[in-house]
Order: sequence, then structure tokens, then C-alpha cells
Amino acid sequence: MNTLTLKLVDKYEFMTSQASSQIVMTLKVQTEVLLAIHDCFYQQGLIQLMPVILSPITDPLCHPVYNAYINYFGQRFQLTKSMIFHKQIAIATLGVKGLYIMSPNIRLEVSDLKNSGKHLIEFTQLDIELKEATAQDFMSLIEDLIIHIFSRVKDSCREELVKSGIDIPVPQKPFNIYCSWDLREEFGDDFGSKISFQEKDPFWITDFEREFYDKEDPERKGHYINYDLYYPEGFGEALSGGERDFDYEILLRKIKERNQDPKRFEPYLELAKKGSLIKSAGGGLGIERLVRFLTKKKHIRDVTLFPKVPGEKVDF
Ligand code: ASN
Repeated sequence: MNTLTLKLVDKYEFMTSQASSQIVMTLKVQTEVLLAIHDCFYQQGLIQLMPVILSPITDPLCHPVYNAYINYFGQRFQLTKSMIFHKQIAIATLGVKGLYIMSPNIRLEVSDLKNSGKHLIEFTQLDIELKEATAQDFMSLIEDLIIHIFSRVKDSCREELVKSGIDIPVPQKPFNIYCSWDLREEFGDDFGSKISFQEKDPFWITDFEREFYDKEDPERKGHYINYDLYYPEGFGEALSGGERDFDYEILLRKIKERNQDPKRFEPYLELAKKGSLIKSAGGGLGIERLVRFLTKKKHIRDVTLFPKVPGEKVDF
């Protein structure tokens, strides 16, 4: 048993009704997940940053979301969609080998995603960035993390899991890896969810065309050195990330190729131009999706007390 292990069972016994005991079960799993993350990253020598919530610049994302702006003393802020740019700047500035953030993300998704079971417009992303790392270094760290989390939850929540009929097999390294191009050929555009139903353990899918900051393979234009971690049993995406492009000319070209306005990214591009960004790899893992997978909930709304589901009225 590791040093951070707490006896949490007794603390939650005041809640008695069926509904509250279900949510308490998921929150207990979440508590163990969070402790496991801190414990694992502490052992690995990563440091934790506090989240940035307001910034003039945030992740443009590669899928459509509504934008919300906050005007304040002549400046226009956005709410964080992911801390990608802050991570890249921090890892280049701090000289540490790796960092992580429990980062609240606001993504005002379209209402079609209401029944996806895995989207919330407000969620927490464990955002990680490793200095000078390759995709393989990052994937290996995440495999260790997943094994650490699953083992801890299995051990600390044994009673609750048995009561709910949940078994959590602890996967072994290395996880299976598939290339998105091969999967698309085999399964069509919905390859991610199809293969997720077939797999027994978490697995990787690599090489997605997406945001400009994910590294394009210098030898194979149109291919990317990036990855998604997927859960099995149809639970779908867990984490997405990649090695990063940090060269000014490459970033500028890729922003233009995506019909985005370089002006929106000016201070970030200035840093790139000065050579102040560095080689790194990272990714972001959704905490609520992880808890949903571990507690086998059909909809992600069931793992949080104040869910914000796309297109649904919010009371609290
Ligand atoms: N956080 C992710 C990354 O590090 C990006 C994302 O959430 N879109 O690549």
C-alpha cells in the first residue's frame, strides 16, 4: 500500500439513500483516482501547476464549439478549453522534466452531443506535458499511470465495486496500439467506437489529423505524431495528445492551413519566433470519463453532482 492511501470508506457512510449511495460510490472512486494521480506523478518527479481559467488565448480545438468571451478593462478573455499553450510555455520556461494540472475546461459543445454519454460542457482535464519527450516516453508514463490508478481503485474500493458487480481488470504494459488510418479502412469513419467495443483493455490509436500544435511527421506530410488513449467496452476516448510542433515557420504554416487567424495566437507565436518553445510531448485525460469507465456508468452525468450536459438546462 502506498503512502497516500487513506481510509475513506467511513467518511461517506452518512449518506444512505440509493441515489446518494450511487453518487457517493462514484465520488469515492474519483477521490481514489485523484490520490493515485498525485501519488504516481509525485513518484515520477512531475510538478503540479494551478489551472489557468481566463486567458486571451486558448485551444482552438479541431471540432466546433460555441465561443464565449469575457471583456474586462479593454481585454477579451476566453474560458480555458485546454491549457495546451500554457503547458508548452511552462515546460519551456521552468526547466522541470514534467508538469501536470487539474484543469477545469469549458467547451460549449453542440446539443447533438447530449446523448453521447461522454460529453460535459464543464469538466476536468488532467493536462500533462513532458520536456524533450517522445510519443513513446509519454505513452509509457500514461500506461504506468493507468495501471497505478486501476490497481488503487480496485484495492481501495473493493467493497463498493463488489456491491455494484464491477470488475476492474488491471491492464499490462505495453497497451495495444492501432493506427487510425488502418482502422478507418477496416471499420469506416466510426472506427473509434467500433474498436472500443472489441477491445478488453485500454489501448492507443495514433496518427490523427487535428490541431496545429500536434507534431506533423516531417517525413510524411499529413501524418501526425500523436495519439488517443481509448477505453474498451465501448467507453471510447480517454486521453488525447501528441508530440508538439514548436518551430515558428511550421506553426504559422499549419495555422494558415487550418484557415485560422495567426493574429489570435500572436503572443504565443512571438515566443516561437524567439526560439523560446521547446520539444515536448503531452496530453489531456478527462477525469469524469475515467470515473465513468471505472464505475461503468452509462452517462457521464452520473459521475458528477452538478452535471452540465450539452444542450440541457442547468439548475446549479
Ligand atoms: N490537452 C490536450 C493535449 O495536451 C489537447 C486537448 O485537450 N484538446 O494535447
